[in-house]
Amino acid sequence: MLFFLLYISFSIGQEITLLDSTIFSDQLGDNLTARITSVNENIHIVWHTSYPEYRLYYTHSLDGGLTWSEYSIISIGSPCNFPQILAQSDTLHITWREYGDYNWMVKYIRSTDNGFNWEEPIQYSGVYSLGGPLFGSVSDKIYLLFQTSEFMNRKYLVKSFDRGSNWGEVDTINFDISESTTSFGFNSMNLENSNIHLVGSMNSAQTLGEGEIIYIGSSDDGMSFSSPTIISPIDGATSQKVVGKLDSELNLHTVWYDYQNSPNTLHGYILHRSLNYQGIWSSTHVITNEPTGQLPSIDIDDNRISVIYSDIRDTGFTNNSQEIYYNSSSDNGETWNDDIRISFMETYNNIYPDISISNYLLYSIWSSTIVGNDYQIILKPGVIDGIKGDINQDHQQNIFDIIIYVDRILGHENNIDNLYESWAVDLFEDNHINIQDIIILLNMILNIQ
Ligand SMILES: [Ca+2]
Ligand SMILES: [Ca+2]
Ligand SMILES: [Ca+2]
Repeated sequence: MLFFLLYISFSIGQEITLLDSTIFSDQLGDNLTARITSVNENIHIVWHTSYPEYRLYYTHSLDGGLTWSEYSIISIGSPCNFPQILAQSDTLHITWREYGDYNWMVKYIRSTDNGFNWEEPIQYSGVYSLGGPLFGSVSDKIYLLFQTSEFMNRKYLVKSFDRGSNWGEVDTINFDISESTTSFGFNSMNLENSNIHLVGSMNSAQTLGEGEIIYIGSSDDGMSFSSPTIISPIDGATSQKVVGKLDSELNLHTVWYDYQNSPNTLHGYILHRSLNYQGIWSSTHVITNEPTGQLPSIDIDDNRISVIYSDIRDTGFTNNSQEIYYNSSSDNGETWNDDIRISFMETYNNIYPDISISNYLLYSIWSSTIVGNDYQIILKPGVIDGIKGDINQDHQQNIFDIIIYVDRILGHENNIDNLYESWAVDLFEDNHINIQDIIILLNMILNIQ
């Protein structure tokens, strides 16, 4: 119940208070590819196991991470992996790849009550699904994209305009790529208005034989798509695993890891480029201090771009002991802070990080070999730029906070309602909002002045 383990303060405007970790999976076997999403205080997590049994798990917290539900089993018995989760208010969508009928197929399932109950899954079978299916959404629209091996240039798109109540036919899209292409796939899809933004990677004669990062857009809701634009340095050094996210001004931010100038064959610098709403690409920015990163994930709140990735800088390449690092930019990705380590278990391996941010809280999640050699899911929340006592979340300790404290106490609403309150509001650390907290806050305010 206590969340006050560690307070770490960083210079250069990057301040995260890391809170207590939660270990989600108590099963034997490897728990992998966890994905997380959050809407205000509602946090949702999905992940898969492959041993001793194939399972797809889901859990949620409706109080910002203070308490968590029992695990729901979304799928069991068949190999399943690469889940994605997306929330549209209380409506949740999960898609994943599952083996059945001698083929990998795409499956989709929905909940309209925040994950308490799940509808019958939909499956797109008869396809050999390459990698995982992808979601994109804006307002009530949600699109599902998946890829198969039958034709190099062919992908499939399914659309819903009512949060998944009704889905259209599967549209076949034949992308305009050169004959020399030997691999072509997407890692993320973003929607806004009638625009679709796809980012992924491609191998062709054009990329000097190594994978490079590509962007493909549609401005007519998927009726037609542009040819690929290569956005990573075309230099023979492989660029991989791009992810993209739109900010509130509709600039698309992309990050990937790049072997350019890296002595490590599977790790590199994490690079950033953005496509502004006028269709102009920024220059390329280096996020990391070392060429040791891998598998970035991105989220954006208040136009702060946050990126998380696994990194071997602390232990070296041979030890298979990656840590999880975080970095952020508050100026559209032009400049980045010094990246910081948010994992703390140096003798373990930490992989598949993902991140979601809401209400001043950063939720980072990854798989870690904390129990024997099996991977378990770790959630590590952190408060970004948090200020103690700031109950009204205006980034100051002030009289308004005191008023709200008094209101809550007089109204007998002195319970700690969420994870943010347990850190910022309950200064006396007794799990209630009370007069002792006000006294501490007053002392803090008076000492500052
Ligand atoms: Ca390259
Ligand atoms: Ca305040
Ligand atoms: Ca208290």
